[in-house]
Amino acid sequence: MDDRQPDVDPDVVATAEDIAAMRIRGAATIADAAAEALATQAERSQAKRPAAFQRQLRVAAKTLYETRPTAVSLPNALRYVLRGMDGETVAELRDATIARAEEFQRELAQAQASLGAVGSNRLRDGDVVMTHCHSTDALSCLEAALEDGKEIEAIVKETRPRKQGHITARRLRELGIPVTLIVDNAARRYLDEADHVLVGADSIAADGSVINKIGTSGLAVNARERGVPVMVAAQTIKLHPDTMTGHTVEIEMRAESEVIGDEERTDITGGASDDGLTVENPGFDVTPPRYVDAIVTERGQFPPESIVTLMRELFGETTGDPWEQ
Ligand code: RI2
Repeated sequence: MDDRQPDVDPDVVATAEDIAAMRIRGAATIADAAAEALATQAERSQAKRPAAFQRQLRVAAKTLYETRPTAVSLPNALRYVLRGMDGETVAELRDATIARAEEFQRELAQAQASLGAVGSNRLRDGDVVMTHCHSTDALSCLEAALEDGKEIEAIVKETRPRKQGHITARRLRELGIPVTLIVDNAARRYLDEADHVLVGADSIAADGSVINKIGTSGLAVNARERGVPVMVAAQTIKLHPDTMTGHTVEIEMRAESEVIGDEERTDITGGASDDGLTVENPGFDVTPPRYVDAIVTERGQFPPESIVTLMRELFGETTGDPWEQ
């Protein structure tokens, strides 16, 4: 390989494509896959010189970074692995990068388990939990509650347009949890039967706002009105360090085809080329901190307004984009 032309390994490209197409989805799972991809890049790199190796890793990280903009676990994972890329020789750099990626993946799994134990403490025997979308962090709380001997029931919102609620329903049934599946529009009616709303997060901003699957904010407002506490299960890798310096979180806009097919569009418009129909498909929304009762992390639970303290401790004031160097 020409050291001046950094090649991204085909499997890294495939991982990036899988993340973009949501074959790999969920903030924690995306982070895990990104770390794995950087390890693959390190392992297979043909670079002869350290600078070329480092350049390849940065290009691979950038390829992964550009797939989905909202879930901060992705850049947080890439930063973590790249920060561990230490060494004088290519062999040393390779070993350090692979070891760092493995460490990241281990800690990710451990954090999710620890978070689950904290979340379980908020749940009582016999509680009914309403879920939105599919979050492995939220699921971890329910798994821990079962392990603690509590009986839990779930009301699962299907979560249009991609119906990730079906994944949640499947996982909960595998755990033996009784599930009532509802359409999103039925959520307010069923909140009267729920003891908690439990959701995950793609990013948490410094002011405690929760960026999660579209529909979370409406659910949280309704839950507050009905007196149902809202619990957000989010490992600290979901904390968005750039928001400490005033940046906002970009909300991903996804394809129209997730909302409406060609035939349905023609039904509405009659098939005219300039048909005047716009379809908007934001993947996420922002729930203000006042509608959230607790953010449950592997470091304990936090009122959303105090999460910035944890962010400063974990990330410092600033971070940077090492893949742009
Ligand atoms: P975990 C998902 O986004 C959902 O919004 C979910 O709440 C969040 O990621 C966190 O998932 P998407 O990837 O990390 O389905 O808890 O768009 O698994």
